[in-house]
Amino acid sequence: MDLAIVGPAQSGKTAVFNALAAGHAQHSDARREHVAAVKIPDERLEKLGALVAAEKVTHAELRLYDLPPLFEKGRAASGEAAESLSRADGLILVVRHFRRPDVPHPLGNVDPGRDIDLFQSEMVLHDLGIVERRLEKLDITVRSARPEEREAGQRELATLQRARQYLEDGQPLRDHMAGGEEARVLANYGLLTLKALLVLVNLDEADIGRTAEIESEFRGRYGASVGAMCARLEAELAELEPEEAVEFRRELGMAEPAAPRILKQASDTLGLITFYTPVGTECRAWPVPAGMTALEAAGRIHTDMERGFIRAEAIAWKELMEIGSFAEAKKRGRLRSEGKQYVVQDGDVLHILFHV
Ligand SMILES: Nc1nc2c(ncn2[C@@H]2O[C@H](COP(=O)(O)OP(=O)(O)OP(=O)(O)O)[C@@H](O)[C@H]2O)c(=O)[nH]1
Ligand SMILES: [Mg+2]
Repeated sequence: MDLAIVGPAQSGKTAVFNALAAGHAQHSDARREHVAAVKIPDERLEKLGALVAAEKVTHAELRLYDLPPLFEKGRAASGEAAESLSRADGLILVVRHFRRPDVPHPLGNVDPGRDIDLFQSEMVLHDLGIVERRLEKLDITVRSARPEEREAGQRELATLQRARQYLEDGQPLRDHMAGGEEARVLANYGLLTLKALLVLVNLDEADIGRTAEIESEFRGRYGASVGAMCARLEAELAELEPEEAVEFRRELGMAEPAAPRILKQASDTLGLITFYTPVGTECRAWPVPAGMTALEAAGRIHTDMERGFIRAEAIAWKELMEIGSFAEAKKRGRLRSEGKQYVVQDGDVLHILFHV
């Protein structure tokens, strides 16, 4: 799953990236886009790995992208950044709460609430542009389509018209059209307001003691998906030796490192479920959006698996742990045989059968 860190200029996006990605594999590509793979801790995976005596246990990863400021020249993003943005499953919107007179705010004064509202409207306008362009093209296609193709086109038209209505009313699509058939129709358009969103309030050093208070103040206004941390300080502490960092945190009166908490919040807003694949010597966790079918899940693992999908053998993690082994589960007839349209459940252990 991909998370793009977005926000207005100089809000601390790179500081947030550094705080969250510290200690994880990172790289910057030629276009200086930062990317990091961040492992999600997972107790079920550890236990499953032990049960099947896996030589290698591979944790689910979130890929974090540190993007340049969006909506600067009338476009959301360009080039590589536009691709990462469009592909992202979720967004972390960083807004500035820190004061720092030496870092001028592009709009003159610090007002995180205003910045959240502005950015949300930019995203709505961006999506409205996409939907309207698509509607124009589709309208022509549907009219000249053969009868058997017309129906699918008309379904898409209806979905897009509904999306346009929400966007014209200034409403993000995630509140109305996330999940289900409609979301599937809209999936490939890179619509920003359909993506999961975590608002991250980037605190001033002086306000660290009020983190929980500020977080709940913003939750009152913007809903549950809000986190707060002082990104610059967290990033600096993450660079220190662990003992040194503990000492500093104590002196500054700071609680635990914020990164794991924020990452957990981010993966929660993504609405992720996890399935597991113990294959050969490797046991692996796969985070996917709730509602994904076995066929789509197979595609996450390998395109060959999707193309050559036959069926999936499935068992719930808990049940497998109770039974004690795959062989025993099979003997007792507890391995379910599931087809392409099976909706993968959180904790499913899957064995995909396929041929190419
Ligand atoms: N005091 C304080 N300063 C911060 C914090 N986060 C970022 N800054 C400062 O704000 C400036 C911008 O931070 P960046 O992380 O580069 O912001 P950005 O959003 O990545 O900036 P662009 O990519 O240029 O849009 C830098 O001078 C940071 O040191 C913070 O939590 N507290
Ligand atoms: Mg930056």
